[in-house]
Amino acid sequence: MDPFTPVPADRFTFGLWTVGNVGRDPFGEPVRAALAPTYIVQKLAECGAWGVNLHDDDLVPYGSSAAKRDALVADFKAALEDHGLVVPMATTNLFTHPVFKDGAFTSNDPRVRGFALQKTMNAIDLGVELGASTYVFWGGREGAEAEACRDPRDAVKRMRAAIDFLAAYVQDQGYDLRFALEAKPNEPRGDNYFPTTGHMLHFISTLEHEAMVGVNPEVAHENMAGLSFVHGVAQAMEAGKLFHIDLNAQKIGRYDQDLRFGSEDVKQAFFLVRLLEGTAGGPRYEGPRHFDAHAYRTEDEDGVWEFARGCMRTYKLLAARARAFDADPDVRALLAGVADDDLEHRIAHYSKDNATALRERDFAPDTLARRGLGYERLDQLALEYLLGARGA
Ligand code: GLT
Ligand code: MN
Ligand code: MN
Repeated sequence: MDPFTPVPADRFTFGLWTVGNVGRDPFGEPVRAALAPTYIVQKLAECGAWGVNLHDDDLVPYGSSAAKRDALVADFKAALEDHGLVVPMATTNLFTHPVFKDGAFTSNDPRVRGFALQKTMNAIDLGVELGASTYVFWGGREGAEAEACRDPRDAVKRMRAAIDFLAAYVQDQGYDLRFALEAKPNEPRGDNYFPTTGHMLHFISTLEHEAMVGVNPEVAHENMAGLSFVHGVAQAMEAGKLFHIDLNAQKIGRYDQDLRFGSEDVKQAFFLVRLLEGTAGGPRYEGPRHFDAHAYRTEDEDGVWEFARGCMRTYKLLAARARAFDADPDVRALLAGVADDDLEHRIAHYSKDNATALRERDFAPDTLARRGLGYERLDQLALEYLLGARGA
């Protein structure tokens, strides 16, 4: 078999809303027919995916009766069973219904906040029933256009109260579920609260049940803010907080494009996969490789599955390139650095001895400053691998 063909062991996942995207945009109507969730399960399995994720409303349309809900859930479970797919992540749609036009958990109206909690508790129950172990929170409507409408500090406090409430609910129910918070700088609101993964990481440190809450960074969202996605993800990993990830592609400075993974900024995608796979050392990310993206609006259904296979295949191609790059003796030599165990020890922790030793040492900064670091060569080597000139 072609080594780049996706298989379940790769742990690739898609949301029902991703391959199910019908191509509606702010200027135009759908271009594709809606696909039944059970059919999506079958097709994703055929494409080699491992799992499927969902919002409550993706599976059980808002307003369905209890009997309808149970029938839809039973059919979906049967499809998962038949095709061997799992549901690792679930989330709540807190953005489509007009009641959320000025926010859900951060709304000024306590009735809207109460309804958002009610909807989320029901959606958590659904997710857990389907086997989810990660629960994503994307605050699509948590933001403002008229800045005067609320004190942004109150938005933070209300979001904290909501996450604390729901974490306590999960514990009270005895669910084995972790939360992953997803940041976005703007869209659909003029300015969203918690605009980046960094803002989320700090917010998490203020929560009552901090240990069960991490982040779900998305390529497109961090790019929209003009930030290095790789650095944001690395900081989350280092903090033990990368609970989930939304892979896609995005041109900088645009609306949230949610393009096929790797289709823009392939160099950043290469360094992202290198980081997640741990080919340069350091722990590997072991969670699902989730694609939060959709096919171009030009596509019919065949194009949708071409898109899905493309996301997964590109990830595997980049992982192979990253492994080869990090195994290359020239790359290793350039990264070898300076070994000075005594100095490493002295600069790692303050002590009077270490401070004195550092004061007394002549670091010869002018000599150090003259060293070339070889990064032109290093970066070119990365491109040689990416472009297939080396290690093919
Ligand atoms: C929506 C959004 C995504 C979020 C999804 C989860 S829904 O498609 O654009 O970034 O991850 O709520
Ligand atoms: Mn996302
Ligand atoms: Mn997005």
